[in-house]
Amino acid sequence: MRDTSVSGTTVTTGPIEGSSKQYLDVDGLSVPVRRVHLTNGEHLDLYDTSGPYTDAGADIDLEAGLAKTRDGWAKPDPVDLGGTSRSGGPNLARTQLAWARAGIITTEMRYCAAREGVSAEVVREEVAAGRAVIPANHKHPESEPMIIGKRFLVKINANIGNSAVTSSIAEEVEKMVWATRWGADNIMDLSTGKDIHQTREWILRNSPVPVGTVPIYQALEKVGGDPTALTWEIYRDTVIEQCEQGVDYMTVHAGVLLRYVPLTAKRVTGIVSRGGSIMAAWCLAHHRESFLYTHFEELCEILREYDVTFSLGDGLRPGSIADANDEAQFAELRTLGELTKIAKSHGVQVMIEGPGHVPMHKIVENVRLEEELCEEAPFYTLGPLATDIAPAYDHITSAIGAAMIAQAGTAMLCYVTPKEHLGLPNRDDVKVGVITYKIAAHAADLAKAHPRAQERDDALSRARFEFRWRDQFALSLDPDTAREYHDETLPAEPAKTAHFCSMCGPKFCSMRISADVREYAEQNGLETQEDIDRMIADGMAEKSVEFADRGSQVYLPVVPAGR
Ligand code: IRN
Ligand code: FE2
Repeated sequence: MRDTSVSGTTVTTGPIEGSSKQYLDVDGLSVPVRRVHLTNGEHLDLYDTSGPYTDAGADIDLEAGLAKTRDGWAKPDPVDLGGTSRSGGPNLARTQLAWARAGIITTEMRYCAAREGVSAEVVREEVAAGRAVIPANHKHPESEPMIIGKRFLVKINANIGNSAVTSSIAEEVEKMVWATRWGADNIMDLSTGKDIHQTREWILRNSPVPVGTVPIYQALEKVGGDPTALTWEIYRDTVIEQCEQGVDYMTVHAGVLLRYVPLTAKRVTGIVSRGGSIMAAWCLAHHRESFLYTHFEELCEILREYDVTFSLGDGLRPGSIADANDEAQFAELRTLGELTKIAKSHGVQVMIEGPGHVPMHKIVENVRLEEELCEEAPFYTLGPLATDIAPAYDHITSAIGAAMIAQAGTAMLCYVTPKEHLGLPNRDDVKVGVITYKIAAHAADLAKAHPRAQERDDALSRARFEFRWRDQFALSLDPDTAREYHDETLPAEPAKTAHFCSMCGPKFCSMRISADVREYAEQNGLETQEDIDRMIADGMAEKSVEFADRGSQVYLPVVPAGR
């Protein structure tokens, strides 16, 4: 691991311990993997989100940005959806959804298929059905395409971005590189402080993963922070500005309708979504329906132009256990279902944002309802936190909910860091959040029997059983911390192959004892159940001879000591 620094911005580069970056040639495409090199000569290739930053030979130039690889890929002709657009011209769509529906397999689809280890036809089918999205703005050619949908690996999103109080552009660029290093599939720039446009520009030009935003935040900055001063025109121009920059997906809280706002009045925590509260304030102040809702079709035509994906926001998500699954939340979800159909009719890709705070027994209902109301559009949830009682540990309270909701079919998880409810996450919090969410996502992949998920567990389990400590570290989600913990008590090199660790010591190591049992079995030719039965029978015979020799007495006389 080393630091690469350009004009005051320092990002972490170099391979992850025990691995090297490789590019596989799949079907003519160069597909990145993290290759873990094992000490027994084997290797394992893992899904990789880190871009060229983990490439040992990478020449990172933050000013120039990453290579615009997707610009070199062929783009199929636009699909004519029939009818006329608002400007009077034909309804032309240049989106992954429109192409998939027209039976066209794009390079982006092939790339996603190669990463997931499935056929490109499966990718096309899922995108065509609206069950998966590939967020890939034509103006973000630096990004490596990825797919979000329940038939694929569960993805995670890391939120970064400054606030008016803290952080700089350099710090945010480093957080993006850092988050993707540890496995973030997407990042969202939620900047609300100064230099929003510039911060986003730096992030986009250097991001190997799709980037999402919530345009209402920047629109609010433009009107000096007064939600009632917002207008459709200011919002629209902000969306266009961000589309032009290359934002891949946008949170739009278009389901917060005027008539739903009173439903939140009796809640314990009211409206906790930033975007949701901005729109609720606007609706109430003007006593009018949300401009996001009334101008939704216009918004569809803008997003379609760039193939920006909608992430329909959950502005009325529950912000506490008490408010989970209430009328306000589900009323909004019904509206999101209606908007999903409209977006798709315009050829625009859609995913649906979900809660929030939900106790475990109320989680599955969220997925079932979302699937029913939103035609199985990919669900993208924030946790949810399974309890409210652990500020400073909300990465854990939420990972519990995240694992459950992902197993039930949620396609992407928005991470939560230990700073949730307390402050803006720093670089360390970002890493803890990402690793925690990789655990939740992977646990769900295993439970869903994703074909490749268990490979890594099996490789790590074998390394653990065979005391290949270095391999155990290298295969783990966080090799640095795993090694550091081992070093804490057994730093010497021989300990890295020793048949025990400091938790149980040499005598009590179950893994070592199991290995001894196996060795004994091998030495005594004990391979089959018959061998073992024979061993037991032989042992019994031996004992019965001994018993007879001692006079066949059940209780041997006690010989008093000292005599
Ligand atoms: C994800 C699911 N539900 C909410 N999210 C994320 O929360 C969303 O993607 C974005 O990153 C953030 C939006 O927060 P507000 O504006 O709804 O609070
Ligand atoms: Fe919360």
